[in-house]
Amino acid sequence: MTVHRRGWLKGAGASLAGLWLAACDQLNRSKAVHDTLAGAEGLTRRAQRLIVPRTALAKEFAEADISPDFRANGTTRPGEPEYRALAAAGFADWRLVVDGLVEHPMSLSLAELRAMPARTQITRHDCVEGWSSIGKWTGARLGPLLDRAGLKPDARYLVFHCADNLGGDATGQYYESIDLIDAFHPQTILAYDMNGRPLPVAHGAPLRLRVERQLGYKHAKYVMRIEAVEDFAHIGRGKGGFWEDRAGYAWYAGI
Ligand SMILES: Nc1nc2c(c(=O)[nH]1)N[C@H]1C(S)=C(S)[C@@H](COP(=O)(O)O)O[C@H]1N2
Ligand SMILES: [Mo]
Repeated sequence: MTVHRRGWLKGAGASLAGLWLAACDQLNRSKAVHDTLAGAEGLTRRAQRLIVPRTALAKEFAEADISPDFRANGTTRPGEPEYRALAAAGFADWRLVVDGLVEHPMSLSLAELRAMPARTQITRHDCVEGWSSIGKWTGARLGPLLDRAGLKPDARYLVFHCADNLGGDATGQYYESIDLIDAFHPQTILAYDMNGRPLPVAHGAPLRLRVERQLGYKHAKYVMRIEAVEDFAHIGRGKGGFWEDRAGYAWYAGI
């Protein structure tokens, strides 16, 4: 199911893609398939935990390894009027909202984010579609930011709400979620610079998540809001992310 995503997106009016969409919808509705996916995911997660601890660092590379042409994928230019207005003003009026199960809800400007504890890392981005690119990312570390917001005891996940509606319907807003292990991982950053320059629109300007131990689709671009939640069943279609909802991708996409 998962391998047909490109066709699904590209050919959303074409009949073959339509058939695939119908087939996937059917499969997603089937309890047996659902249980199999859930079971496989549990197994993958447990196996991964035995082989590589979740706290291990992702490999970092040298300047010379940086891809001259880092590929852009998914949304590359959000068309939403609110986003276009923010982009037109150079994101001067943009704010990152941090709310949900936090003691101190925040609304942060880019300047404020740039003043927070930061990290620069050169890492390889692996997309589930089978391509990789290496880039240098600089951003605010999520852990210290969450410390400042003060997570309430029942907060278990962070949900990243994005500016782009990729699905084109009521549940089509791109979003992703991670658990607290990844949230506090030292390489998990909210990146505002890429290869030493402000993050380009194609790669998620003005802010995107880097969660280096997981596959590309977890790295939410165009992040507008971070919501701390106890569970994500009430968000989108309930599976914790845009592609998790639509294509049955694993919620934990460890690499
Ligand atoms: N908001 C948003 N975030 C997103 C996507 C998207 O379409 N919209 N695509 C995801 C996928 S599948 C990948 S591989 C990466 C692509 O990031 P890049 O464009 O910097 O290569 O972003 C991820 N985050
Ligand atoms: Mo991807």
